Amino acid sequence: MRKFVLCMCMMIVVASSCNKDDVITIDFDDKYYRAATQTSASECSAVLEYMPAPGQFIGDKKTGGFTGEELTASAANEYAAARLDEQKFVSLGGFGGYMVVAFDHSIDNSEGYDIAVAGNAFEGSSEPAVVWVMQDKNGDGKANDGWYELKGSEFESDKTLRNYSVTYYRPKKDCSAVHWSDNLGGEGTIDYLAAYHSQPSYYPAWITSDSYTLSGSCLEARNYDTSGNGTHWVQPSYGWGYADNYSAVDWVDKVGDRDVKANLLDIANAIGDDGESVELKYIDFVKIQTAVNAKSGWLGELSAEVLGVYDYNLIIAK
Ligand SMILES: [Ca+2]
Ligand SMILES: [Ca+2]
Ligand SMILES: [Ca+2]
Repeated sequence: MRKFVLCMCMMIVVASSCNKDDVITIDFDDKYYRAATQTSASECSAVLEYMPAPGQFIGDKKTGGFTGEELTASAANEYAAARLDEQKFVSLGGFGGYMVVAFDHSIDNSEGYDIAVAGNAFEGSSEPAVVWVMQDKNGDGKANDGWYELKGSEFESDKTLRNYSVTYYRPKKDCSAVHWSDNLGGEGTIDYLAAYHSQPSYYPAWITSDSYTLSGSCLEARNYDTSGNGTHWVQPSYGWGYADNYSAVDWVDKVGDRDVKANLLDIANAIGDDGESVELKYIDFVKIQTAVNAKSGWLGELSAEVLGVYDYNLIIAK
């Protein structure tokens, strides 16, 4: 129906082109809208970019599922896509690490939730990621059109930092911590956890530069050691609006009839650079990005995991 309306509009534009007063403008937002069809997949169709921060699962051939052949950006994207196909986790590493996915149709901003992001959160283990959305405004299939953050429960908090940046430095020797510095004068390390993840480096193998910077929104770290001796770390949940977050509001054990544990997100929460609400009828790309800069002793850095990204509307409709 949408396509039909668009065709009619275009015909009217052509038909009325001789009369300047009658020109009908087509909503720019609708120009490259791709309506879902019967054959559209609810799962994301491609990983356009996998850019994790350093972390204990990056390069890990056991639990992380890397082969050691992820030596280019495209090989890294293929790794992430294959993991999602198998519904296995893809780690985003520490703060700022992200993944960008595409769909074979546009995701409508319908009433209520629109997107489901599967994670591995559980009680006491939330590693929140901010979810961003983008419309393919120029219709080239690339995520080069401007991101909108989906605001969550911490958006109004004065502990939340927007435009926070962390630069990670390649370790000079194997089996050592990854140092970082941030844009507020802070510094620290992603620790090397020899007992659990013994790959030589937690720095992504396909990144050729000796440092790289990741930027995004950073939430207050709330993890703490409840034992007093460093043995029992708790990573509490946040209110709502984040991925890999054991939220009382939007974390579900099932998405439709599927056994998928996920957070549900609403495109209506999209905001622009200065925090104002942005009304989007649909989106084409989703970015999920680790949103805390913290570590929990022997558990290591907090790093969001993603096991799948879905068009929620499509699952519910079927
Ligand atoms: Ca919605
Ligand atoms: Ca997790
Ligand atoms: Ca584009």
